[in-house]
Amino acid sequence: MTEWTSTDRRMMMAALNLARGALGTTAPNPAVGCVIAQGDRIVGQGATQPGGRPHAEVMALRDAGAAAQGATAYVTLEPCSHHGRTPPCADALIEAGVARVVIAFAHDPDPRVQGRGTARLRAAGIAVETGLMEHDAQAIVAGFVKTVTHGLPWITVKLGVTLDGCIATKGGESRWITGPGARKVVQRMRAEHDAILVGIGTVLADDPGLRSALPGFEDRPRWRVVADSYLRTPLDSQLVRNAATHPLILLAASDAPADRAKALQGDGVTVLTVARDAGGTLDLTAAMRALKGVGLTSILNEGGSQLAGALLRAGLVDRLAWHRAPILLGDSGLPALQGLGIERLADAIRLRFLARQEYEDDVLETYDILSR
Ligand code: AOF
Ligand code: ZN
Repeated sequence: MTEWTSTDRRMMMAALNLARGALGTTAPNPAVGCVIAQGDRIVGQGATQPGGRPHAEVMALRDAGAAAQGATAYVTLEPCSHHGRTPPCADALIEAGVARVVIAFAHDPDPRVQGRGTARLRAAGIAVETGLMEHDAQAIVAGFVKTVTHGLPWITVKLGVTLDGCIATKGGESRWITGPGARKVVQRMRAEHDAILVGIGTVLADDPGLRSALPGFEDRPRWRVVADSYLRTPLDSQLVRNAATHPLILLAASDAPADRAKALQGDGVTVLTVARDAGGTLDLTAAMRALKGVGLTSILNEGGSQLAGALLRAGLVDRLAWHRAPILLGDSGLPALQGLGIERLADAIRLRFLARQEYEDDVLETYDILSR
């Protein structure tokens, strides 16, 4: 086990922050951060650029220039070893004369890399140490890892619920259940996922814009996705009107009206056609695979209750963000999750508690999904 110094920790923390800052912009590539240091002095830093290139190490080495000679590079993910559109980052680190490389998460699952980056560095006589703050680094690339290993994007379901688990009144009134503090957290979550996904019911009821209103993130292009089997998204909806700057994908069934598809496509909307499943609703597994196919690695679903329920039922959800306000609706409310199809307690979906925060009167809890 490596004994990490406080400088090592500080430098890797800085690299992780750089990676986090790039989250939601680098798909299909992972968000990576790199810091180059001479002792306890940072001489270069960089993160994966929008669209996934250049890679973090290249940016940091450019920033450091000649100061990279003899330095330590702190990287959140194993440096790549393949010749893509740019030469391998491992080679760039070797050529720059870096003496030591510290890697947080050293297991890039991309079949073109998978340990070869680390091996290349070691073969060149560079001291390579791995595993510093690995857990944090792994969390940042969770979407990338899932797409590479499962062919499906990472899915977080976020719901703003009453204490008794409703997301709206039966009449559809849902603004607002949680307070401004909790809603700000959602803005951040929107910025950190590649895409925001809602059901057509939400679009028709609320006409949401689904952008990130976080200061500094307003202009960050957000992919928005609507599960809209019959292509009912109105042409004058906010989503369609701002499709030029914030790309919009509609997941439609093959029997959706062709004239609607044509009109929407004319407005710059991408229509992905997906088969229906045995029950006659959109095959969500196929739909998520299609989203992976267009390069999305992480998706934030903000309801509605049918879509969130169907995603859970299909075993597609990785994480649940449950934002709970101290209000009650009882049986006048709309349950947060519909159609789970559970008859016996033994078949309940099981979760593992991850974290809890409090904002004003609201409690924000995060869970990992264990089974379905
Ligand atoms: C790095 N640093 O910042 C990132 C890496 O398609 P390419 O050629 O850009 O390569 C993409 C692969 O590179 C991706 O699948 C992953 O293995 C790695 N991502 N590697 O050294 C980075 N984003
Ligand atoms: Zn690279």
